[in-house]
Amino acid sequence: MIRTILHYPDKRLREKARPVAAVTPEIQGLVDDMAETMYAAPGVGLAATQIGEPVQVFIVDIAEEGQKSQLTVFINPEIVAAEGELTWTEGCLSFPGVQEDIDRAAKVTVRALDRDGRPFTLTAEGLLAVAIQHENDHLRGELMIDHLGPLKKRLVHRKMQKRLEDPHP
Ligand code: GNR
Ligand code: NI
Repeated sequence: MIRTILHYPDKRLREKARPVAAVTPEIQGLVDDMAETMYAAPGVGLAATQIGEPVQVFIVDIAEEGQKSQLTVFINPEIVAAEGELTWTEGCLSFPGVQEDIDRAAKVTVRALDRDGRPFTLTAEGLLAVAIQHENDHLRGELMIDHLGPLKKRLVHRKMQKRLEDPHP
């Protein structure tokens, strides 16, 4: 089922996600809804927080259109190593129409459980590393604008506020 993606400044985007106690069929159903929602959007990642479910689950698929999909599911993720720096022009499904340059670690190692509850460790660079950090932020209630300076942050806040006042299609 496709779920509704919350848009900033919805307060639920600021909730801290709780760990998943066990990877139950209910959690797997949530993962499947998230995948359907992400592909429909479309986006390269989605955190459960963005659909109003404050649990530690996010998904990423950086395959381009026409390529074979490479969905990766992260449950109770933990970034255990980060190194280097890079700047990426990021978007967020919770900030429609917004694109900003954000500084991140260039390379991250993340430990998580997969959709079957099995632990895995993944080291990522480039867009995958960026997406993992972006989604991990969502689970902590942090958003891309929190990485901007005060002037840019205010500008984006105003743009989103205005969008709320005169709704777009
Ligand atoms: O679809 C998305 N694209 C994207 C591009 C650059 C850096 C991060 C992202 S994540 C975003 C989907 C989203 O909002 N995930 O939380
Ligand atoms: Ni996002």
